[in-house]
Amino acid sequence: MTDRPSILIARAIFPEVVARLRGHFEVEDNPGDQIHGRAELIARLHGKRGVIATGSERIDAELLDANPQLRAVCNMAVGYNNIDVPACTARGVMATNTPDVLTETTADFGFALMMAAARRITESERFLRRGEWQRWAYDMFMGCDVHGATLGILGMGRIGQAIARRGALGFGMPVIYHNRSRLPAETEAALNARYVDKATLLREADHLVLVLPYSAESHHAIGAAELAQMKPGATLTNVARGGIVDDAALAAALRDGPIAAAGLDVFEGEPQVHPALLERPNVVLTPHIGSGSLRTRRAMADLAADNLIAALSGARPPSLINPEVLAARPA
Ligand code: 8YV
Repeated sequence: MTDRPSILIARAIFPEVVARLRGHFEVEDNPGDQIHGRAELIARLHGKRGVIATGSERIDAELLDANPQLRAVCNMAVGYNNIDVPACTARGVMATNTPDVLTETTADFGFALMMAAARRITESERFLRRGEWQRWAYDMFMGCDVHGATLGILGMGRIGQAIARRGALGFGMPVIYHNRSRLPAETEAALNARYVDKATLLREADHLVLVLPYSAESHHAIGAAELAQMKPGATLTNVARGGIVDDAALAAALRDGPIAAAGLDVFEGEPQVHPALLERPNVVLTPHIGSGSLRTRRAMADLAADNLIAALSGARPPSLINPEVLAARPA
């Protein structure tokens, strides 16, 4: 018998991080990276005090009620739309995420995806690989410029600001943004950024990048009506969450205009991808790898582990989403 808390690591993560967690807890891990179905996840959580989760595991009231001993849910992701935070808070369960460590890596990727869409990089590579490149032509894969073009950002949090910085300082792009709250004037000045309403953002952006959290309010924030308002020849990039864009409407806009191209790292119902998107040549599609550099994924796993170790040892986790849980604890 042991009095060490038991935890579940829901998906495969770095063996070194699993080993570190074994120094603190009885660990059930998942080195084969099986996707646990809903019932299996609930069953595997029985007796566990904490879980390292990813965006794939839905943590809701039903799961928490089936596991009332659970005290900490630690996402290896900055986004936490997979966690019902109010349900956690109501049950005294700490919820944590992994902000900051992935900001620059995800911004690199968002910028790369935007550039790939604008300059038709994957589309032209497929052409070359098919052996169709016979001669140079003046109008072959003409794209749109990134430098000097207007960069639009919907959702100006940490990652949005990091993308804006790349555009403003590296590519001479005027930046316009829309966000729930406006940035301080000095931050706007440093990012060459102007706050605009959503309609202006859609109308004026040459390259629109989505970096807002997913919620009921942001569901289909970009649908047919919004796409119709975009600038002819613009690009749309989504490195935030599937469901923010109406993928069927986007596929139609990629076929009929007004936009020229898109870059998508996230999809509604991923890993399924809307078949109409797969048919469009003018969309760069990547499998949710925005934070996927070795160093950053390791930092995310370490931070998730730090959060869980702190949570179950009575310390404050470094990135606690619901600090109200601590205030509600008996003294
Ligand atoms: C994660 C992400 O890799 O951090 C996020 O919100 O979308 C990615 O960085 C993914 O969610 C798996 O947890």
